[in-house]
Amino acid sequence: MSRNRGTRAGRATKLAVAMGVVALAATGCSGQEVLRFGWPKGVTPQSDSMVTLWTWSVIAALIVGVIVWALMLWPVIAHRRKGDTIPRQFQYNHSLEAFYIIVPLIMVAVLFYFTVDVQNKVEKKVPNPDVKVNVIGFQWNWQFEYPDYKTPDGRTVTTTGTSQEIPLLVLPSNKIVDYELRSNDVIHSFFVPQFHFKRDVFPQPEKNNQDHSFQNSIDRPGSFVGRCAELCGTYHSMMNFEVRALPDNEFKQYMDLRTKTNPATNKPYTAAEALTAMNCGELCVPHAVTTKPFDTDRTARQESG
Ligand SMILES: [Cu+2]
Repeated sequence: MSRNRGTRAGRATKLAVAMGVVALAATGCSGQEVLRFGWPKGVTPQSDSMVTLWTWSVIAALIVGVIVWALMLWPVIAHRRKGDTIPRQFQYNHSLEAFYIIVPLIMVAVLFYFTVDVQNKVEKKVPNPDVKVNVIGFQWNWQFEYPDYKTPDGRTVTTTGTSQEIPLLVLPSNKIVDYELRSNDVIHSFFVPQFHFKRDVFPQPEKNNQDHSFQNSIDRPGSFVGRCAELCGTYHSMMNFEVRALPDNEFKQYMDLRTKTNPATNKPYTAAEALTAMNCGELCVPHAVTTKPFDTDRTARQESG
């Protein structure tokens, strides 16, 4: 009977270990991915410093967790009731009490120091960024203005998203970009997961006493999805955009076109027309590749029930 129970327990342990190994292997995670603890790969120096902080904070939390779990399980298993005698008591142990007050205080101080250090890096701004972009959130899309670039008719170069078209925020890689955030209506939030950064987009940010700008640099060319991260009404989930980071020479080419008149339409080049004209491969695809527009036609939905 007891041998039977032993083999059953042994089999259960083996099965649990095997399932654990399969679960780990099935995630297909590399060492670096595991150490990011669920975060996507960052594309800015700012995101790299945040990942380092996150990784070490989780490791510290896990070490504390393992010690706490061990201290909880140890008395449960090793000090089970064996008779009527009360075991040795440990209350009013001053050195133990001092230890568990001082050690957590040191841990909080260390975490605080590194958090402030990383926050200062992330919030750092230079007086002369390479590119300025005004990000305007509205129900339910985005508009990107480049205040330093004008079209032949004297207007600011602007890209506005529609229900049919995801707006592309075209930027140069390896340059300092300044984002000025503003809303036309309710509060939105500018979020690019690979930046590891989001910031609320307020109407009248000055009145709300909000720091409505931030700076970063994207350290590689590529396409990155952006989202609204503040519930802002019916079509909040559809407020996606795409950051398209081009090598600097291609960004110059892009802006050169956007500040000119397209002979085919006799109007300034749109974002899509400029990218098509550049014909530079997958970075110049004139529509978003990370996300697609949603059908916002309410009447069509009502008809289909
Ligand atoms: Cu929104």
